[in-house]
Amino acid sequence: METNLFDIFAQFSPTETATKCEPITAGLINHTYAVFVENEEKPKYVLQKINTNIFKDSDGLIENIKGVCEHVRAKVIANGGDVNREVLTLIPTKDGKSYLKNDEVGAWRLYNFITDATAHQSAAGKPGILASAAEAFGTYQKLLSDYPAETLHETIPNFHNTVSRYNDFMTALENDVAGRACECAYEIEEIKKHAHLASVVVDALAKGEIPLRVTHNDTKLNNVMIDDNTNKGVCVIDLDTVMPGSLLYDFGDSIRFAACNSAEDEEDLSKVYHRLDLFEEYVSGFLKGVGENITEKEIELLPFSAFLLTYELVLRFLGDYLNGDVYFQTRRDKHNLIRARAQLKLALDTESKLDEMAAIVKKYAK
Ligand code: GN1
Ligand code: MG
Repeated sequence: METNLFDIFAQFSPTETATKCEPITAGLINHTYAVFVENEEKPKYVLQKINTNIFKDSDGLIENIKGVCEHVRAKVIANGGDVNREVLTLIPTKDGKSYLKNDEVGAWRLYNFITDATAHQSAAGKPGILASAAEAFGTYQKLLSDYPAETLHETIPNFHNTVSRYNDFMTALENDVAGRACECAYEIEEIKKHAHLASVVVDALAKGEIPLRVTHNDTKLNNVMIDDNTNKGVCVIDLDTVMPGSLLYDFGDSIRFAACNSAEDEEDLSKVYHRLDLFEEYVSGFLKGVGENITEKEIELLPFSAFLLTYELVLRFLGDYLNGDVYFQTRRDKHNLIRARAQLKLALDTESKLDEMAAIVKKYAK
C-alpha cells in the first residue's frame, strides 16, 4: 500500500491541514517532500522518510541531529540571528516524540521549511553563491568545534574511511553479483592504480597529524540554503551524517561537487572537469568561515582532499553498480555507472591540477 503523506503529516504536532506535498528529488538516500498548508503560498514544512536500510540506528541519528541543532540554535540566539531560518528545527509528533517510527510506515521526521532561500544544484554562472556556501560550511565547522564529539552516534561507521571504501569496492568486484564488472575494465584499472592514495587522510588522522573534529560529512552545495535576496548562506541542512571526522572530508566533498563544471552524473565526459576559478571562490569563502579552526597540515592537504573525496565516490558509485544498485537511488538506466564515470573523469582532472590548487590555497591561507 502506498504511504499517504497527508496521514503521515497529520501524526505530527502542527494543527494545520496539509494541502500539497511536493517531492524534493535532489537527495540520493532519503525521500523528501515540501509540505504546503492551508492559506499559505510557500511550503511550510519538510517531511522526510528516513532510509532505515542505510541509517539503521534511526534513534541515534535523531539524537545526533537534536543535539547538534540545539548547539547551533544557542549560538544563533547569542548572535542575535533568526532561529526560524538559521537552524533546522525538528517538529515533534502529536505524542511528543522527536520523530515518527513504526513498522507500518517506517521512520519519518518533520522540519521547518527555510523560506526565501534555495539549495542550488550548481554555482556556475551565479556569482558569489559558492563563496557564500563555502563560508557557511566553514562557519558550521567552527560552530561545532566545541561540540562534545564523544556524544555523537556513528550513524554510518567508517563513512569517509577511504581504505575501507576501497576494500568494500574490491569485495563487490570479487563477488560481481550482477555480472557487470566486464563493463567497467577501464574504471577498475584506474581505481587500482590509485589505491595507494586511499590511506593518506586515514593515516594522518591515526598518527595525530590532523585532528578528529565534528564534521558534516555531506557538504554538497545543495546541502546549504542560500538566501534568495542577499545570496548569503542561511542554514546548513542534511545533518544525517554529522559525525566525528576530518575537516578535509567536508572541504574535499564540497569541491568535488561544486567546483566541477558539470552535474555529478553528466554523461558527456567532455563537460566534466575541475574548475580552478570555482575552486578559488570556494577556498576564499571556506577559509574565511573556518577562521582559526584549521591546522597547517589540514591546509596542506586541502587540494588533495578534493581528489580523495572524488575518488572515494567513484568507489562507492561503481561498487553500488557492481552490487546491483542497492544503495543509491537511481533515476536512469546504468545511473550508478554514469555517476562513477563522471566522478572518475573529475578525480583524474583534479589530480592533474593539484599544483595549481596548492598555489591558490597559498594565496588565501594566513
Ligand atoms: C548521498 O542523498 P544525499 O545528497 O544526502 C550520500 C553522500 C554522497 C552523495 C552523492 C548517507 O547524499 O555520501 O556523497 O549522495 N549520503 C549517504 O551525491 O550515503
Ligand atoms: Mg542531501
